[in-house]
Amino acid sequence: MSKKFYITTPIYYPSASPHLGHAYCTTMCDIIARGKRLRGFETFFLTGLDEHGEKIQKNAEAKGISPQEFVDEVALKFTNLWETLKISNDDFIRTTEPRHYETVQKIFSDFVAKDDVYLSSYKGWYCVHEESFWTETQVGEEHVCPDCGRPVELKEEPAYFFRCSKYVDGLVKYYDENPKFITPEGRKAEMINNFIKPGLNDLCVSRTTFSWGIPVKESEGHVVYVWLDALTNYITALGYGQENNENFKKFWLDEDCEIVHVIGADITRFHTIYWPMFLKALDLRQPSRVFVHGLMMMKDGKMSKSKGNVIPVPPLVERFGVDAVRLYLCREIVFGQDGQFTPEQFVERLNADLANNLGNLLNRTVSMINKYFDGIIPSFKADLNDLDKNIHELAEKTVKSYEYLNDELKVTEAYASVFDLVSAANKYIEDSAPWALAKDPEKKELLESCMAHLAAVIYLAGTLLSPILVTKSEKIFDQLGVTPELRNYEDAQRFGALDGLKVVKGEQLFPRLDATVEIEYIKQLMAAPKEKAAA
Ligand code: ME8
Repeated sequence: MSKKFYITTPIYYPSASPHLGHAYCTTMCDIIARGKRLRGFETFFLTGLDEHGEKIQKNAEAKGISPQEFVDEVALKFTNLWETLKISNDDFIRTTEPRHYETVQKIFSDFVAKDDVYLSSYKGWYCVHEESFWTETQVGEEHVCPDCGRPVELKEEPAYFFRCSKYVDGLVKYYDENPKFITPEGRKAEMINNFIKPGLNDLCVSRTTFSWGIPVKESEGHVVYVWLDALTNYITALGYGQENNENFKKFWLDEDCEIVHVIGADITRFHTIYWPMFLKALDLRQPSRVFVHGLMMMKDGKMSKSKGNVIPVPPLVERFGVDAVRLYLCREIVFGQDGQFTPEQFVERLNADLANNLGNLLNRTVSMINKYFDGIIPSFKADLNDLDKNIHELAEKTVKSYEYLNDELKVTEAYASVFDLVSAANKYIEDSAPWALAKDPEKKELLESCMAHLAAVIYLAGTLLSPILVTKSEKIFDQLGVTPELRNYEDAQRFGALDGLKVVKGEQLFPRLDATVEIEYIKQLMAAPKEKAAA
């Protein structure tokens, strides 16, 4: 299996502040990246901002500042949010940086020289919001954007085009030969039926009607159209076309590196049709996968500022902790499917997984080891009965399914399997009845074995959950007395690794939330932006 891994989020438009939808995508990528690092993969995790385009220019004008000042301000909000959520990205690319800017100009010139890009003129229906041209059929009689439903305007301008016709057959062949390239699979049929079969027009790759973009060197007045600018971030950030291109060699050129782009459904077309064509034209390998995640919805539809139904993330993190918010996002919204945020489910999920399941297991185990063995974890000897054997086998099986499911990007399922192990360990306590074993001196070995198994399972579960529980897993280890050199993936799988260590009863890590109070608190948070808008 490949031991190198490159994962990217979309580069977001800094046209407004980030919300829970952006936080969702970035957090899931972070959980995946941390999971790979835990298992010893050399990992590169990229996120960043897509800072050019007409929308940003207009927003800046409306505020009376320069586009650069505007994006600098919003960029801070994104980087602050990533810090709050403890996102472990290795780089943060902004498309206004010279390393990106200059490389895009080189790529554009290369395309012109090879005749993959040619000058012509464009007439079509244009949506300012989506920054996309549409055909007559796509905008329909009402002349609205098929993506966002806003009115479109008829525009004609000189423009450069990318020769899609030259690459489309190769693309379909690539899909066929790489069935996992687009995941979930249903998205592939959508691309073929909606865009490729009806006939793919050459893609417009320059604009003359606004100036906030990367200038085309070949022709004054043209700037590079946002999607050619934006998509190439995935290679410019690694050093493509630049002097320092070590990361590019390691994480792109090396065929052994698995490359995963995680995106929302709204931008599938660009990542699965145009991006592979640009790469082919550059004579570069394709990404291994484009994974399309679902949308975070609210009861009244998609989260959006204008509807006033966005959840501000920082107060949520402040109240419930970063681990809790990350856990909710990963567990409650199945990766690859749409999900709906409700305050009720948020609180219920935290209580079920953390207070009732994991927290309960930890508290009971640490208390029992204190009570029966003066806090010293008894040595693991063997599985003494079927109960021991079953929980031990389940622990081993969980590691296998965790790895397999994570590699398949079934991330929600991967973590569900760990919580299943935690539930099984709680049941193992009930079935083994250590309180009864403690009363009979002849059953001492069984009692020792029970505690050794419990400590081993919590140590393993805490390790497997560490990509989500970025602060609490360490606190779990503190309570189990796990020494720093034992805090790694290999030792965590070894029953007996904790023999003789001393547990430390600490603060309650996952207190039960009062549902009525907390649901009310979240509802107030959700109402706040609406009230502000009304004021
Ligand atoms: O499209 N639920 O940027 P963008 C889940 N700059 N995810 C959501 C979401 C929601 N409610 N809202 C947004 C762009 N997202 C381009 C990308 S990439 C080369 C260029 C996430 O700011 C989701 O991943 O509109 C979606 O694809 C992305 O934000 C779009 O961000």
